[in-house]
Amino acid sequence: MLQEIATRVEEIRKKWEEDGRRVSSLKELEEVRIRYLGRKGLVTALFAALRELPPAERAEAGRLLNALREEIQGEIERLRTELQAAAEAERLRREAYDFTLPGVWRGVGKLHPLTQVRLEIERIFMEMGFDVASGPEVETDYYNFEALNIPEDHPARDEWDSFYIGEGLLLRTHTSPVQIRVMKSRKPPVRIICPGRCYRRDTPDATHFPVFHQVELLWVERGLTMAHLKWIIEEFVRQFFGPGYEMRFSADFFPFTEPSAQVHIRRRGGPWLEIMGAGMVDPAVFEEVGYDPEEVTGFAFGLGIERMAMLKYGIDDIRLFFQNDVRFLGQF
Ligand code: 2NM
Repeated sequence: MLQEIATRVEEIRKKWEEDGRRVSSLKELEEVRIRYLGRKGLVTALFAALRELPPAERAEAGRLLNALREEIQGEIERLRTELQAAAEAERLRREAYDFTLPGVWRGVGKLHPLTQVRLEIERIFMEMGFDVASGPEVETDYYNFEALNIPEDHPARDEWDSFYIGEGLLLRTHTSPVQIRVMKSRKPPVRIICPGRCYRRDTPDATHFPVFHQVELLWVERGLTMAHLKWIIEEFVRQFFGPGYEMRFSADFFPFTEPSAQVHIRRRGGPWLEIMGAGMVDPAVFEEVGYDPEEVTGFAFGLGIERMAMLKYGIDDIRLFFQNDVRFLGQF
């Protein structure tokens, strides 16, 4: 019986030497381990057979079996270490990265020129103490026209051909309705600018587009005069366009201001450029929002952000702002 065991041990050892040599991956190693040392493995099965040996032979057979098991176990550990090192080396080779290769150029984003100009205008007026106010782009007929002293049948309505979108609603044609909303909700003094998107039913050409952007300014307080308005605009022109401009006010008409003016600037020897409309807020507007026109005066102006950007950067077609061509947008 001991002889049988000894023969079997030798057989298994020979077989193991072949199987162990063929192992080429951790997965195969685990399969082989299970085949020899697992619960139903070849070596394990022999240990079970020990019980059938006469007690005198058990010790010797046990020694043979233990030696075999330890030999296989040791060999498996060695192979495992070897295969793990090989797998790790392969991983490092695969993940190796050449940091000297040139990077992939992703491009650097920029703010849209209209956003840049808006932020610049906001900065100038915030430094003068104005707050930035905003309101809805979908407005009621009341806020867009009625409260601004532009009644239903007024010929001035023709100037603001609007997009009507149902019962009394339209896309705002200027940001003045924001100023009405602010005046109705606060007591004087009011110092605000209202930047925002506006809509007019214009056929696009070099200077018109159905979507455009405005900044309107409003200052209401006791004792304000047109002189204050002129200083504010002069200071704005100096900061936005630079020094060396002269400024001209000429008479104009808006239903919501009296008197009203258009404002031009020019460099010495250059052409007059219209930059905005302005005026002293009409008493009818103050009555409408609940301010006493005997107590406060105020002034307002409105400018187009596109127009400011076109003058500042020498852009000759408003449509360029809305075509989203990065060759254009990237220049500012
Ligand atoms: C302009 C020109 C002149 C203006 C007036 C008001 C308000 F609400 F106070 F009456 N908001 N905006 C105004 C005045 C706007 O845009 C060319």
